[in-house]
Amino acid sequence: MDFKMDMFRLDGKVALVTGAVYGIGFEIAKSLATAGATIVFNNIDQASVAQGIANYQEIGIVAKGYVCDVTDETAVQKMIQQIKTEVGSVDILVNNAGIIKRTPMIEMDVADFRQVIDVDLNAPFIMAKAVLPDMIEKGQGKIINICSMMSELGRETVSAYAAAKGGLKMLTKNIASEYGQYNIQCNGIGPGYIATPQTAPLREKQEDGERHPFDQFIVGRTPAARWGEPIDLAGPAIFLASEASDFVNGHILYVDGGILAYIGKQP
Ligand code: NAP
Ligand code: GCO
Repeated sequence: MDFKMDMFRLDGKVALVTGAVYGIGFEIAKSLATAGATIVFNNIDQASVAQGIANYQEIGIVAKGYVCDVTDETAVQKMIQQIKTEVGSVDILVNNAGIIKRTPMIEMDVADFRQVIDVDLNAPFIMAKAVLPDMIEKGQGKIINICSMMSELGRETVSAYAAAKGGLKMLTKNIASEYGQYNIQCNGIGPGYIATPQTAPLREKQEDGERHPFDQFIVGRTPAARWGEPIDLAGPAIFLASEASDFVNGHILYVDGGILAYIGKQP
């Protein structure tokens, strides 16, 4: 078989991107739509879903939104059945919905730790479990888990997030191991530091007008010398969602401007 650029196309595919109202999820959904996929997304409440639908409409994408908390297995199973009836069974799942709590570990309530693990690790398991049976039946499917630098690195205040994203990396490899035989690929995208509402507190200008010290720290640690933008994730997402990556499985593609390759500036 010869390689054709059409192998990157997603026409006729149904892509579900969780939590995709704005930020990384929205940009990934936009890119999958550009490649031809039909977009469905969910969020935790009606107001966010309505906002999402309006955001997609504004750029000419007809996306269907569902109110669903990704940590609630009953609600997730119901949503997946509804999508199957109303749009078609899910061909591409992007586990994007995520939260972070930045608290020194010894000050962190166990309830907060559990909540981060629930949204960032248990929910991708719940979501993948819900879509896999149809993917197995069809003999094809793509699952993309949004991991993090914190799948590999630690940092002060993000113990729960790092534990969850490290776990998500291994869940990715395990789904690939367990279901690869059905022509299902499960890969991760590990974004570097991306300018979204989630990282806004790390980029806030100081009272004296100076850049936030964390902002300066990240730019200094990134060979590309800038924060990432959600659009930096578009190409990698299309690749991992498409036939072009059919023999790529259990891989985490870090899109980090080179952070993981870099020891830091020499003095
Ligand atoms: P974001 O702006 O906070 O967006 C995450 C979305 O998920 C929000 O719309 C949020 O809803 C939704 N969500 C949260 N809990 C949910 C639940 N239980 N059920 C359904 N939806 C839920 O985050 P982002 O920066 O775009 O990040 C998206 C993903 O990339 C996350 O997994 C994040 O950890 C990961 N990531 C981000 C960066 C970065 O630098 N920004 C880097 C690496 C990885 P609300 O609007 O109601 O909160
Ligand atoms: C943090 C950040 C993380 C990063 C991201 C890095 O506090 O370390 O907010 O969420 O943005 O996950 O890949």
